[in-house]
Amino acid sequence: MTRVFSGIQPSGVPTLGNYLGAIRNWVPLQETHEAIYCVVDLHAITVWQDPKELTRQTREMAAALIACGLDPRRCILFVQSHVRAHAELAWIFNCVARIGWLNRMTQFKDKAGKDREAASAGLYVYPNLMAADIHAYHATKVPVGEDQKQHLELANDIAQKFNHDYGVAFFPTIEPLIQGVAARVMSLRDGTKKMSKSDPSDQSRINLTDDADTIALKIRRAKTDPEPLPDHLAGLEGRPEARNLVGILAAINGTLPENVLREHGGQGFGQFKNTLTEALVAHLTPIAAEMKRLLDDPYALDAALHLGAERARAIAEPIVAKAREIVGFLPAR
Ligand code: AQP
Repeated sequence: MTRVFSGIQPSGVPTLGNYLGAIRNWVPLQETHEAIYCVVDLHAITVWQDPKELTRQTREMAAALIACGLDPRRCILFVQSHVRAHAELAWIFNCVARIGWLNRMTQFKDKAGKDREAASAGLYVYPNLMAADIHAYHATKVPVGEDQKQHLELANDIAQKFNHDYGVAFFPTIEPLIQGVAARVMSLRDGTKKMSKSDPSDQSRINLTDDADTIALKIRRAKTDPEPLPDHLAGLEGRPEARNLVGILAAINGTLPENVLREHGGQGFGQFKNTLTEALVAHLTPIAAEMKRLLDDPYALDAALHLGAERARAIAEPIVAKAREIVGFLPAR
């Protein structure tokens, strides 16, 4: 079975964007692939995380993944820092990747903001760690959103250079796994910015832990424009907030934006927002309830993650041991 790997940062409460753009697509892969999913806490600390919050958020993210349908018996689900092979291979990759390659990464530019000198070195080499996450398992397929494609290309460049420099055919080529229509969910306050769990405004996003009243309030306050909904896609041109809300309803209902417009075209946002709220509440509140149930028993949750880490180590350690040997490190005892 083809091995897939994907990860998510415990850098806040998982959002509707994380759900529609990533987590939801990971669920069916458990049936068709050898699926490895990771809560990437090493990635999260590339920007400041309060230690207590990080611990809490790591459990919360794991609970969210399980509540959304990942089954620790059908996939390997674990926390990145529990498997040291990730950090070890990332160091080797730091020495393979070229500074010029990292300088071209747009996510670093976005996340570092204007004061790049003040960004952590970890944020800069983030893509090398991401490459290590995948290559430590010889995974060949990675379900990623459009925004991560550049990082995957870099992971392939690193593998190719490693293989070339050491004269081996060790790390395979990775391919992005494109599943259906990619859902990119934008901020509820600004339709040109993606919805993010670390956005300072809680009003900009729907969290998977939000209750029905909070979802209703956030959707009611979501930015829109004064025009009614058009009945065809072209009518959404230049209307990013309207496009976003239509896209969210389409993704939640498993349909296309054009079908949503066929049904709701001509409506004002008051009416449309009620429909959207109902759909979101029906879809998300069972997930929030299941998360709460899982978080009420942290010992069981931790035990499932420890078991996942053991299974992950069994795959990654021999691969990284071989990489060490290829590099020429003196064998450890
Ligand atoms: N708004 C989004 N729409 C669609 N997909 C999204 N993803 C994130 N935001 C959206 C997808 O979620 C996966 C996991 O993301 P991550 O946690 O590793 O990092 P991120 O992309 O940086 O997500 P956030 O929520 O924006 O986190 P912060 O605020 O910490 O940076 C990825 O597959 C991503 O495409």
